[in-house]
Parts: sequence; C-alpha cells; structure tokens
Amino acid sequence: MEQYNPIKIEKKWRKEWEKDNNYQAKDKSRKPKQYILDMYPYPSGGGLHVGHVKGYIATDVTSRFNRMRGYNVLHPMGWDAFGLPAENYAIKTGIPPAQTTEEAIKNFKNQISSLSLSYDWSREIGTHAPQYYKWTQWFFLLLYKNGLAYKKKAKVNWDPIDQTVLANEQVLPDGTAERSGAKVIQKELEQWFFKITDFADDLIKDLDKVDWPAHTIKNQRNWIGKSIGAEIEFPITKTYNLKPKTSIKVFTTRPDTLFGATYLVLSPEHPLVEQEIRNPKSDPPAGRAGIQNKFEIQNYINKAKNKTEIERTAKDKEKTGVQIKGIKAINPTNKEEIPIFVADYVLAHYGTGAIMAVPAHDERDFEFAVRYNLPIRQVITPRKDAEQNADTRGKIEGAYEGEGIMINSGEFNGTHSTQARKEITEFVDGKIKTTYRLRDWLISRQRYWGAPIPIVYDPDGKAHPIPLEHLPWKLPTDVEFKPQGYSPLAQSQELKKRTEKIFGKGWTPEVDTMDTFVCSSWYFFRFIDPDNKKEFADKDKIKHWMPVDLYVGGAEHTVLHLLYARFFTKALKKLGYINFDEPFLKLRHVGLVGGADGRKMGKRYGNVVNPQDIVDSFGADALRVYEMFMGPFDKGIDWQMDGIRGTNRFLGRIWGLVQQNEKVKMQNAKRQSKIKNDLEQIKHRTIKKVTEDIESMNYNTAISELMKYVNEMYEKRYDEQDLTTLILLLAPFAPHITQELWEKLNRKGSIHEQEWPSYDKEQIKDEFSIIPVQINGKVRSEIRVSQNISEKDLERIALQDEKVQKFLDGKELKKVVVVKNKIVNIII
Ligand code: ANZ
Repeated sequence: MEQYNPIKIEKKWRKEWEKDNNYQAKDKSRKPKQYILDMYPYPSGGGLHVGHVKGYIATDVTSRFNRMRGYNVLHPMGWDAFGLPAENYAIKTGIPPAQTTEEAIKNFKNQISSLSLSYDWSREIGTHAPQYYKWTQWFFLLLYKNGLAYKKKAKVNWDPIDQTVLANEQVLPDGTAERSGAKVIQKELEQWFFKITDFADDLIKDLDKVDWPAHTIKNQRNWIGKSIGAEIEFPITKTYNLKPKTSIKVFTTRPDTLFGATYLVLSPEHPLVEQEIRNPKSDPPAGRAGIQNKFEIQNYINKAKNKTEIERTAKDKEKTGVQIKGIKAINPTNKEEIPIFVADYVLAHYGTGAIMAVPAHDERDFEFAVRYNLPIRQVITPRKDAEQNADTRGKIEGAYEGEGIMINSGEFNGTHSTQARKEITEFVDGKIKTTYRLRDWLISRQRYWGAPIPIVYDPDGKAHPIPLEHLPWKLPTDVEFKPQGYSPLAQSQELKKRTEKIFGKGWTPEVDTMDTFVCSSWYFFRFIDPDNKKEFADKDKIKHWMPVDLYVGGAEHTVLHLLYARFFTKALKKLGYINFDEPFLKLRHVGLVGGADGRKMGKRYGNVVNPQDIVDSFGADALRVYEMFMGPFDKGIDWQMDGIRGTNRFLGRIWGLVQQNEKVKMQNAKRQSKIKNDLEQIKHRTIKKVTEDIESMNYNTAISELMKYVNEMYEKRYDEQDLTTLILLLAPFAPHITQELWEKLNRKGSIHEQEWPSYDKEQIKDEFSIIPVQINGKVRSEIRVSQNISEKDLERIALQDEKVQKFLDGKELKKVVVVKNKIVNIII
C-alpha cells in the first residue's frame, strides 16, 4: 500500500498550480461576487511565523469554499511596504530601504506560496511602488483640493540625541525615547492634516451598518469620543489688563453640577493665557487690579510645554497648576467669585481648552482641590432623602460622579440631576454642544521611507499642489539615512533640482512624507483594478466588487487603520466617486497563536515557529488543518507540536481510506442496504455541519466533524461516493492531498473547481426530541430522548433525571402522567 507522502504530493501540485493562475477573479461574471480580504502585512525582515498565517489560512478556506459554492471570489494579497523598521535598519546598516523591502517581500511571498494560499497574484500590489504611491499622492491632492487637507503648526515628539521626530509608540511612558533613551521634548513644526473631524458623526453613526466584533465597534466609538454637553460662559472680574466683558467659555458634560464649580482651570495653551499673560504691555501699574504673578505662570507654562499629552493626563501622576493671581471668575449661578488656575491636566484641543472644576463630582478636580486646599461643594446626592449639606470640604473622601438628587443648588434643589442638566444650562444661557475627542489626522512624517507629499513651495513659501501630470512624484534616492535634524528628503539634490526645473528658480519641495496609514487607507480599492493608469480604480469595477464582504486581521493596532479607511471611503462618497458608506461589511479578528512555552510568540523569546519548517517536515496540509483545528478561530491559543502530528495522522487515515477503496468496491456489490443507510445519514449530517461551520468561521468544529466522519467510515462500509464527499469537504482545508486523492479516484480536473456537496434535508431530520418534565404543574427539567420512545421508557428516564430526583427526594410519589412525545407530569 502506498504511504501518505505529503512532501512529494505537495511539491507536485504546487508546481502544477503555479503554471495556471486558477484563482484569478473575474471582473465580469454572472456569478455573485465575494471580496475576501486579509489585512495586508508589513513585509518585515524577520519573515512570517505560524501565528501570522493563521488568518491567511482561514480566509483561504473561506475563499475556496465560496468558489466551490459558485461565487466569483476576489482574494488578493499585497504589501504595506513603507514604514519605519526598514528605515531604522537602513540607519544602522546603510542598506537602502528599497533593497531590504524587496528582499523581505520575496521572502514573505515564498513563505506564503508554500502554503498554497489561493490568492489572485495577478493583483499583487506594494505601496512603495511608484505606480501605487502615484495614487496615494492623488488622494492627497483630492483631499487638498476639496478643503480636506490643510497645513498648520503642531507639536511633535522630538528626540534631541537622534535629532529626529518620534512616533507616539516610540516614546516610553516615562517620556524618554525608546531607542536613544533621551528625554523627548515637544517641538512645534508646520505639518499637514486630513480633516477627518468633518466626518466624526458619520463615523459613529455608520457603525450601525457593519457586522464587526462588539469590542472593535466600541473602540471606534471611544476613539471618536462623542460627548454631548454644554458651553457655559464665566465672566471675569474687572481688571486693568483685560477688556471689560471678557469671559471664559468652558465645555462641560455636567452642567447640572454648576453650583458646585468652585474654580476654573485653563490649559497652558489657552488663548487668554497666551495673549494677556504673556503680553508685557498688560502689566498693571502699581495699585491697579490685574495679574500679579506673570513670571510664576510663565515658568509653569514652560514646564508644561515639554510634557506629552499622556504624561499630562496620566491617572497616577500628581496634578499640578498655578493660580492666576489678581483676577477671578464669576460663577453664573450664584455670582460667587472663584479663583482661576492654569493646569496642564486640562488639554488645549479638547472642548474649549478650559473647564469649570467641580471637585465634589469629578475625580481629577477633587485631587487638585485637595492639593491646593480649594472648596469642595457637593451638589448631587445619591440618596433619596436629600438633605442640605453645607460646604463639605474635608468631609468627603472622593468625588461622586454618578447621578442623583440636586442639593446646594438654589431653586434646583430636589430635582433629578439628569433633569437639572437641561434646566441649569438654560438658566445661565449656556449652549448645548457636541464635542468629539477625535482630532484631525496629522499625516506629515519627517521620514524617508514613505510616499512624498505632492506639494511644492513658491519663493514666498506658499504651498502649491503638484499637477497630476507630474505624478508619481518620486521618492529621491540620493539621501543619507542617518538623521540630521531635519527630514531626510531635504538632503536630496536631485529633488531640489527636479523642483526648480519644473516650477522655477527658488521653488522648493515639501520634504516630509506621508504617514503609512495613508497608503493602507485605500489599498483595498487598488486590488480591484491594480494596473489602472488613469484612475485609482475603475468606477464600474468598484461597483462590482465593493464593499469588502469579509475582512480578517488581528485585533491589535487596528483602531486607527479601520478609522482612516472608513474616513477615505466617506470622503470618496461625499466627493461622488462611490455610493456606499462603509468599506468592510464584515470584520473578524484572528486569535493570537502563542509560543509552545505559553509566552507571546516572538524573536525575543526564542519560541518562533517558522511555517516553512513545518511544511518541510509535515506538509502544508497538516499545518493548515492544524491551525484551523487548534481552537476557535478568534481565540488565542498556544502552539503545540503534537497537534501537527495529530493532523498529520488524520490526513494519513484519509489517505488510507482511499487506498482500501479497491477492496471496498468489491465488497460493495454484496453490501446490504441497512449498513449503507447508516453511513448515508451520517454523511448528510456531516455535509450540513461542515457547511454551516465554515460559513460561521467555526473551522475547528468543521474539522472535528470530518474526523468523526472518518472514524465512522473506518467502522462501516463505504463506497466511492462517500469518499468523494469526504475529500470535497476537506478540499478547502487541505488542498494538496484532496487533489491527489481526487486523481486517484479517477476524477477529472481540479477538485477545487467542483461543486460543493449538498445534503438531503429528509436524511437529517432530528430523531431526538426535548420533553419537559413537570412536578406538581411546574416545569422542573427537560429530557432528551429519541423520538417515539415508549411511554414506559419515558417515565423511567424522567424519574431518573438528576434535577427531578432532587425534587423527589424524601417526598411521596403520587402519580406520573405521560403524554407520548409531549410531556411528563409528576405529582408528589
Ligand atoms: C465639569 C464637570 C463636573 C465635568 C463633573 C465632569 C464631571 P468627556 O466626557 O470625556 O467629554 N473637560 C472639558 N474640557 C477639557 C479639557 N480641555 N481638558 C481636560 N478636561 C476637560 O469629558 C468632559 C469633561 O471633561 C467636562 O465636563 C470637563 O469636566 C472635562 F462632575 O465639567 B466636566
């Protein structure tokens, strides 16, 4: 008998399949479409490990399954090729990122190919290729021309040792640089932004239209952070240097607590602080009211400027601030004069950059008030028997942030806080206001390995878009990778000359590149029409393929990618390019594969398993089946070598079934119908279960079902039909062995182009029923019994039931009434 030799057969079929691109998606087809997409990878130098490919295997199974079920499937793969790691490597070694990226892509592609993932490779894209980033630049210009891209000054994390800008992820929580260890400072630079905030509301609303995991939807919501509150004005007491009627506008989500506002806080960047306090002309002459401690305030602001936002708002950090001495604000409810502080726990770019502080009902304000010995006045009580509390400074231990009954709030006492919210806002002429945490998307990177921003500056420094005919605006190659304190592109003589040649003397290029998230915000459109030279993708083709039907990738680091891709889609819709709202209808996350030692799989733990090694010793089919069988697709699970051995044995058993087939055929003639019937029913059940499980991405239970079926086949007699059904059902998971066996069974063509087996509903009627058991008229249990069981048996089983036994314990059994197939009634 011929042994199962996966290495040999897989090599043979891979070679065969490379010849013809079987998995090419047809742009014109009468079949219904399915666009099945993996989050394309960053081609890192380290290559892929078995955890990375789990998602790819899953989408491959679903793609193959859907092709067999008559769908025209688009299943592409490409490379998110720009990015920091290649550039950092270049800084270390001097090897240009273009070179290392090409090598990494080759390696990734080899690894992926050995798994026979059914990608349509004719659509492969790399975001670093000029023919791709030409369109990334086109998108920039589209947004620019429609007022959705603009330039303004913004802070960046600056590493004074490495002389470079750092991404937030490169700054450690203690404010030092991950690489150099330098204390990171904040530096202001002119930068480009995309106006994602224009779409904030739709980005929240349209989440109702997608089928995504609940926590992913929640993350989107939280990031956008919609808050409904009020803007309320606090007049300032008359001073020398502030114009009369100056007031401070605050944003609050809790206007109901206004009576408890015992001080105001301005962010260090607040315009009032900037304009008035830093203006030397506004110093009050001796004896006049005005700000008295400018020097102290200035000092505080300087310190705050160098803190990152994370440091400023960290929960465990002590809140600091400084009072603006000489002026006060007036609480509009009770006309009380309250002090004004500058403190960095208030952020410049949220709400109005100023708050009313209510220490009794806000934890941050509470902490601050305790530190600076400020009054804490409770205005809401959770108790129903609301009693009037006086000033409660020192009596409460923390802020009460919940709802309740108003106290210490004049005519509003006794009202519920949710009601008082509206009434107090009206009482002080406040405005209802919706605020979002979401900020505009800063896309400038002072980096080399990215798509150049297609902007040039005239001799006066005014920005001009580069005309489309000059796209792609190529990334120059004559640069040093070592950071020099400015963007690497600034060194390029070629870029400088190119700009002057096209635009004139004194014109200069933009030297920043785009955040790589820009490249990945539209790549799913390019797969639809990767070679189009006139448009990012043809309108009709977009109509045919979009939206993506199934999108699969890890749950980590996807909040921003998903948000940005959704923003691009909404911008395209607004500008009339497409007619749908959401790019990804259904999204699922793949669970992480941990190392065999229970730790995260990674180089630093030395527990990485390279898929190539598994393929070389057990074959791709065993790896594929194992990764789908190891546990629920979206749950994390540790790698186990024994698992691979197990799936290898399972495939060997299937191989054995076909080998025995010759014998079986002879027995078949004599076979008795009863035995055949037995397997027949199981076969139909198996088809149903496997079909439904793949549909719902419960790949692991689909495989265990197939295992059960194989066991049955070993015990019962089977014919060729049973065998072909088995290998058809297995084909999406194990493409090589099933193709080989297909051939062995003398079937023609590719198994992967066959129709998916269907089942006969008549064959799988449930032969069990659930019968309720009542005790003295109340349902106390349910029993599962085969249909048409005798009344006597039904009574016996009901009385033996564990739950029923509990009720019977020590009681006298009076009577048992059994209604066949319906109910058992026990009287005690
Ligand atoms: C008074 C108050 C009383 C507040 C109370 C809360 C509880 P969300 O829900 O996240 O939108 N706030 C407003 N602008 C701020 C800024 N620029 N920096 C820091 N904090 C700011 O939070 C809104 C609340 O955060 C606002 O409501 C304000 O504090 C604070 F019992 O106003 B609240």
